[in-house]
Amino acid sequence: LAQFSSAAQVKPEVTPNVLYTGVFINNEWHKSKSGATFQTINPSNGQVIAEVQRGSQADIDIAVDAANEAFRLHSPWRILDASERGRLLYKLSDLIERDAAYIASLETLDNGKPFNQSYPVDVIGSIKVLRYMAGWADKNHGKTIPMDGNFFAYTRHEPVGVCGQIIPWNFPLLMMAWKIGPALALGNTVVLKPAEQTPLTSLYVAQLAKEAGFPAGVLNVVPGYGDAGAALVANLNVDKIAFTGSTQVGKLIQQNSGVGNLKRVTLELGGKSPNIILADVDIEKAVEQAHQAVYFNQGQVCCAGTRTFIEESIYDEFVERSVERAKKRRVGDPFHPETEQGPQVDEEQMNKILGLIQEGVSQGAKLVHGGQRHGNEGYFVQPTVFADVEDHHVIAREEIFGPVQQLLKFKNLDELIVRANTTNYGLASAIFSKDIDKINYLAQGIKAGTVWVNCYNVLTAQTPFGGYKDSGHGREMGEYGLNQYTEVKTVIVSQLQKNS
Ligand code: TXE
Repeated sequence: LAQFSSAAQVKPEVTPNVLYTGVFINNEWHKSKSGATFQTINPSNGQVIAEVQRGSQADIDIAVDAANEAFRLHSPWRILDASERGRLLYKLSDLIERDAAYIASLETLDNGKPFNQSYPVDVIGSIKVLRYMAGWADKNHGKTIPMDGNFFAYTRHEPVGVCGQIIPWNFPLLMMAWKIGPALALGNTVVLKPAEQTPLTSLYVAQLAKEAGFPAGVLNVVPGYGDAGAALVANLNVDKIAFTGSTQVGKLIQQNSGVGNLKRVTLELGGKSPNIILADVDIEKAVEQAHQAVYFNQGQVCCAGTRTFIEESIYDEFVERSVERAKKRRVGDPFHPETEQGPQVDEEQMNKILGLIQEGVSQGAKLVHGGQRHGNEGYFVQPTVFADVEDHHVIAREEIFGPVQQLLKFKNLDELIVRANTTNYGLASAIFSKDIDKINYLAQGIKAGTVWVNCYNVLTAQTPFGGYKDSGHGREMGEYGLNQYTEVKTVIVSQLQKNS
């Protein structure tokens, strides 16, 4: 939790003013074409925070036209120096930093995550991603290639074009930064659709992008539901879709992205990540890490360590200590400085989690702590621990996306690798051990986009993140993340004679 300590000095605004609730196109605020609005709800108490304009196909199409116009040849955006694009992103990150306490408060209000996390993780994390990507703006260059024949070849790394970006509600601002950072750094234009549960921070940041000086049409934000996302996917003038969300919708997006024009698609989807604890660990530290691996962000984390595999000889002690730790977890008001766990994002998610807990019980997993709604106001769920979980149990196979820990027992490494990989997902994994040979063996055997060793949920702007199998494809962040927003153009020029 050391990473959260910087938040201790910063005070939240417990009732932040909501300034922007419209559709943001061409650097202007609009009402939705249909006149429809939707309510965004405070998950701590179920009360309405604000009425937000509900964008649908008509609004998406206008936004895509604006993004296309901003991308046309000779437009202010296209003739800008790459270093200037970087400067605009630095400016945007400075403005987010200026308003960091306000934005973190807005995120806590809309999403329910504790302020002591929304400030250092979501807001500071977003600033870091934007700055990292800003630095790449003038460094994503092509090559000259010594090709056969009397030709001269070079590659240009060009922007893909209009990027439709559809994001979820678990890290609303951070997901926006992951998406717009590389897209804008590399000269693309964007139509972003935030999740219907949490539109407020991306709308605020849209206004900051205007203040930073991004030309009109470069970044457009259309709040709305899944139909607005589907309209982005259907629009023939969108060149690329980047999506983070459920595997179910991700599969639909991949299919539909090939129906009209063939859009480039990157998907960051669900997970059921194995967190492997070998018997040689410092058990107290491993219990704490396994606890955070599951419960961080109310369990609403795609890479959460939701299958904790524990070596047989320490299993019983690990279960006991995990229950002790879960009992101490402080659940409540997300604006309180001591709170570790706020509400789930909405009633639907809370009910999904409670339903899966019931399924775990009925299939014979041993409920050793929690299992109920916490209180009767808002959408809080008790920190829940299941022991004696078996691979075939639904709670060991499906993404719960809540504060529910599954403790499984294993005997040997080869059996463990097979079990860890017996899942459609492949987003992340972790190994806790002091034995380097075992660590290397496991790190190579596990099919997942990330392997953490003696740590968990460590995500940085410099390191690529993404999934194997049904957890999606493409990598975000780091140098690898640039590929998703770059078309490579090969230019071959005939010449009279070639000399080495
Ligand atoms: O996701 P959806 P939901 C998982 C998690 C959660 C479950 C359901 O298990 O319990 O998904 O959550 C937009 N075309 N994750 O229903 O529907 C939608 O408006 C285009 C894991 O909230 O996938 C929102 O902006 N877009 C995940 C975004 O997709 C569509 C984070 C995500 O919503 C659409 C969130 C459509 N047909 C949930 N339908 C992660 N990987 O971190 C919906 N959307």
